[in-house]
Amino acid sequence: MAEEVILLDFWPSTFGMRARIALREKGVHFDLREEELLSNKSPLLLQMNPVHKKIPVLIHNGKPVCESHIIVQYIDETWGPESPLLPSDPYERACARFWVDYVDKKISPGGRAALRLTGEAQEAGKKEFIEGLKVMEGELGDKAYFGGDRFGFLDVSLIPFYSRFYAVETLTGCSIGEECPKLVGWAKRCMQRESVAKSLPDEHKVYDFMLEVGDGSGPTLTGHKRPEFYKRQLSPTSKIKRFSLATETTLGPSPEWQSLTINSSHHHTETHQP
Ligand SMILES: N[C@@H](CCC(=O)N[C@@H](CS)C(=O)NCC(=O)O)C(=O)O
Repeated sequence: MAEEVILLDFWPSTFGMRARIALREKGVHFDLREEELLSNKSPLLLQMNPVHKKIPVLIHNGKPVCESHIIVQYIDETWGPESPLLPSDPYERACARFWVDYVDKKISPGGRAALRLTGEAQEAGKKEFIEGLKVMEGELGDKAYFGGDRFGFLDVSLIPFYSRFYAVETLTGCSIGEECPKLVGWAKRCMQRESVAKSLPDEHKVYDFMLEVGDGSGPTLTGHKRPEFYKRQLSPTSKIKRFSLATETTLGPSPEWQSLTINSSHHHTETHQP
């Protein structure tokens, strides 16, 4: 019987990117279903992740797996044993998991605050993001990838944040390349992999999206729209429709939100070969 692999996803999500990269690393054929996360979660998402109601969700032959790091580990254990993402040594595996947990607790919230908040809270977010990246740079050392010569679990978990560097730099006025040159070198190395290049969205598109919407990670998005958002310029390539100031105080999804998510949605099946 043919396997059925579905990924419920949302294009700017760093968590979704992890699952995409891992599936592509393993050459798994999957059906990518883009959720209208901000306005209209699908019944399938609510059914498959009733606890958190969040993407990503991997549905393998009808059975859901939730939480990005758990999904990546499931993918690793299920497909392509000849090209493992996690180290075989239990201690090294524990270390890799520790660092992924650090990414989730420090880098992810720091980046989110830098992109979504203003003033001192934004500054604190930027500081946390960059401090976290510097710690990761120290952990990388002179290695090609975090696990050594092989692209692995920690690389999969951290590289999605590279798609936000441009937005963080532009919105907060910093240079991550100057702060963390080796880490940026590592990111460029990762981007040479087809699995990564195909899974990370264009950084300008991410910037435009963050400017208008935030990162899709919480129900506070509509409530937290900031006047400054509307004064900033979209990049020339932006296809994202601007919101009116009236949207700022709207607590539920407006027609604009819906059209935005519809514009950005897609649904395709891919047949990637490793
Ligand atoms: N810890 C989760 C986080 C997933 C998450 O925050 N997903 C966001 C998109 S980035 C989401 O689905 N948000 C919808 C909501 O909060 O209602 C993971 O690692 O998968």
